[in-house]
Parts: sequence; C-alpha cells; structure tokens
Amino acid sequence: MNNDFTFAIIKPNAVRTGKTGPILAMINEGGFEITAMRMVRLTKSQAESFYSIHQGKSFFEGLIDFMISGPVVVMILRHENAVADFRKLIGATDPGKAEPGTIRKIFAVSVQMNAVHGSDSSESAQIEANFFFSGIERFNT
Ligand code: IDP
Ligand code: MG
Repeated sequence: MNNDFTFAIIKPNAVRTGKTGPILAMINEGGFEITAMRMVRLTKSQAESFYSIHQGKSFFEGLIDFMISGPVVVMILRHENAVADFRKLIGATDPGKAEPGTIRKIFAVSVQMNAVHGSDSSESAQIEANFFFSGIERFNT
C-alpha cells in the first residue's frame, strides 16, 4: 500500500481563469489520487501563517495579497514518492525555468502567480494538510 502524500493548492490566478479543471486533469493523469479537496478563500492571517517561513522576504507582502485575492483549491494527494513526484509535475518556482509540460510552465503567469503550490517535504505536507483538513475529511492520509 502506498500511504505517501503531499499537500497542494491551486492558486487564485488559476482558479480565477478557469484552470481548476485542466490542472486537476493533469494531477490525475500524473497518477496522483486526490484524497481530500476543498475550495476556500484564505484570510490574511491564514495566508501569513501558511507562508510564515517566507516572512521578511521581499516578495512576502505581494505573495500574501495574491493568495487572498480570490478562492483557492486545497487538496491532499496520494502517490508513491508524493512530495518529490508532485514537485516534478509542477516544475520550478519560476515558470521561466520550469520544464516544458509542467503545470507551472503551462499555467503560471509569473513567479508569484505560479498556479500551484506543492509541499517541499513530508514534514511540510503533514503540517500543511493538518492546516486545512481535519481527520474526518481525510481518506487514508
Ligand atoms: P515553491 O512554491 O516552489 O516552494 P517558495 O520559494 O517556497 O517556492 O516560494 C513560495 C511562493 O512564493 C512561490 O510559489 C511564489 O508564489 C512566491 N515567490 C517565491 N519567490 C518569489 C519571487 O522572487 N517573487 C515573487 N514571488 C515569489
Ligand atoms: Mg516552498
């Protein structure tokens, strides 16, 4: 059984422009199983807490304003080697450096508005999944 999982967000630029469906299709085609999913509008304090590791960086305020600018889709994804494989599927943070065929290469409009989030480690995935989902909402993750 594969119980490895990661946490993902479809960011406001992608939800706003109708890319939720196409991005979910790429996630499914990439072999990821969606085990929890919800659309939410983040509060400022939620966004600041979620991205607290970046507090003080030059892009922090802009990132927070962007992340609260509209609804996002949050989800837990199950897959073997989920964290690394999902980072591979989404591509580099800067879409200019992302590999062809990656989600960010296709749907990002800038480094900030790069369409999707993916956890950077299993520890982060656990924390981020707990941030958005209670145990009862999570299926086998
Ligand atoms: P990641 O999302 O690929 O893990 P991080 O370095 O953790 O990248 O940055 C978190 C998010 O902050 C990025 O996905 C992007 O939306 C935004 N960001 C990162 N670096 C910059 C930047 O230099 N300018 C504007 N936004 C940035
Ligand atoms: Mg990161």
